[in-house]
Amino acid sequence: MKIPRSHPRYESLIRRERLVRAWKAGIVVPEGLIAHGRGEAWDYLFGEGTSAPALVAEKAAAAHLVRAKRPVISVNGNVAALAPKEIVRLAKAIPARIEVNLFHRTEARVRRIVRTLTRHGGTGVLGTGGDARIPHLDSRRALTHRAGIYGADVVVVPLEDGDRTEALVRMGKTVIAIDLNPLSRTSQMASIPVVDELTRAVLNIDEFVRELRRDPEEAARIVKSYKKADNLRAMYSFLGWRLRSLLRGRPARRKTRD
Ligand code: PTJ
Repeated sequence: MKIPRSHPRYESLIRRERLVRAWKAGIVVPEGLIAHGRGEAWDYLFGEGTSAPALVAEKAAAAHLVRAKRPVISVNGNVAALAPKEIVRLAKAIPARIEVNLFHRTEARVRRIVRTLTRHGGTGVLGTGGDARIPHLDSRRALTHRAGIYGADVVVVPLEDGDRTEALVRMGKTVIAIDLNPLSRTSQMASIPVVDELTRAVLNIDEFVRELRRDPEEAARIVKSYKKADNLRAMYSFLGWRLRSLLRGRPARRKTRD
């Protein structure tokens, strides 16, 4: 379907269209469409823009990534559909390895997603096969690569399920989640929960990575000063402010960037 640029919900409709197309191409699973709807509902509540606390988490994520020794970005069907170009660009900026890791895993879908990322400029994308298993994880997501997620010190997990986040944290890794639901087990379990829409979050982290690459002292300072509990509290407080403004019948203006 052709969506007119003038449509007030253009960006949101484009994202849906991308997901449906990727579902038809065998990249996204039907469950991914449900997951997207949940994300959209949270995004409405947050005002469809990056909040100030999300920016803080994004900067902390970037600081960890530039200081990491073996950073890896995990990609699933939804992520490959919504932000393949942005993920490849971020991986190059860090630089980080990309590994395709699926909850509803089939080797054919892993191959299709690897091909999509490679078409967008990704190199050495891992995913097919796998030579290691994440301990204490029974789902198909346990199958990973030693050169990828298994051996990583910092892992980015966008649109994740809580089980793997918990298992990766238990392995001693720094886990950066991107999930619009601040109450999800993923957000609760991650070392750095980024509560923002995937594409916006990846673009912001990319920008901060480029900035902090040039300023290692600032990166070290941010790693030290970021406090997950404080950041999540700020997120809830932002949400409360949005809802209170709606109750008073005033549109809640965000003091943030989009
Ligand atoms: O491709 P696969 O097989 O690995 O499966 C991918 C899905 C997404 C189906 C799988 O990981 C899954 O079931 O995830 P969940 O448990 O539904 O969690 C997805 C989380 O991402 C939910 O908390 C959503 O609110 C959130 N979410 C959805 N879309 C976005 C989002 N967060 C940020 N940006 C989005 N665009």
